[in-house]
Amino acid sequence: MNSALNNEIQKVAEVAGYLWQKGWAERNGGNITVNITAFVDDEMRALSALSEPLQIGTTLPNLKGCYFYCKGTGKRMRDLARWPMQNGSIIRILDDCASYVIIADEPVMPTSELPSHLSIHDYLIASGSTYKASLHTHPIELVAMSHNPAFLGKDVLTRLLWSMIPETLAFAPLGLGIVPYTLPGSVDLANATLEQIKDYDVVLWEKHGTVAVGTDIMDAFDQTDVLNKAATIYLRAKSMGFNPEGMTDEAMKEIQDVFHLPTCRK
Ligand code: 2HA
Ligand code: ZN
Repeated sequence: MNSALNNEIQKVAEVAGYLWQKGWAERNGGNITVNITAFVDDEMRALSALSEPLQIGTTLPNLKGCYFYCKGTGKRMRDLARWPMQNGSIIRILDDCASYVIIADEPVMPTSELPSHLSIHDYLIASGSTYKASLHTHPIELVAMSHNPAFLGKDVLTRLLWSMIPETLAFAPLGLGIVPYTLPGSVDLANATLEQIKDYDVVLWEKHGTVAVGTDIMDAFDQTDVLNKAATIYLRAKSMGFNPEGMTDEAMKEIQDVFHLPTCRK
């Protein structure tokens, strides 16, 4: 493996360790995919398939010939942190844009949330985005907050989280999209996530977890971490017995203006 690709995989391993340490990755919870097409060399392109063609479950026209590193289904983040190539695999999307083969290192089946992840990558490519990584994880405080229907209205949680600490607004300026509860691993979940990821860098799946996109896996992790930090501050204040006041609308507007924060991606 060339050093540029190895560097991307090492970032995945580092993030997998953080997910485990934070308690966001019980058992096989969460998954990671990275579009590594730009890092694939001729040697890797020449690798023969380790699997039969496998169906994605949907057709994604922009992924023809793309390569992805994917966490393996049923694999643990804490193991991936130490052995990324035994707990994940590299796949090549076939010319029909509806199937793929595993090419390295071992025939580890990719993540159960592959339809969601690949639909997102397809959209990112189509929209000319520089984003290459997608992260699904189970951040405790954000998932806890998603059990209150009052938080699930459009941008309700976004505004509450932004108001907890200035950094949240600065580093998660697009806020948090919401997807109502949908069966894990389903194409319906993939479609609902895709609609939200057009407007938000991080999406909260009700009573389940988050999906984040970023330029690399570290970026996707940071976005999730910043939002979950705000959720933790909210819950700590509540557990001390009071409702946190939150920054005022004027204070938040000032930050948006002074730091020229983006209101949409690109
Ligand atoms: O990969 O978290 O949603 C395990 C999951 C599925
Ligand atoms: Zn999950």
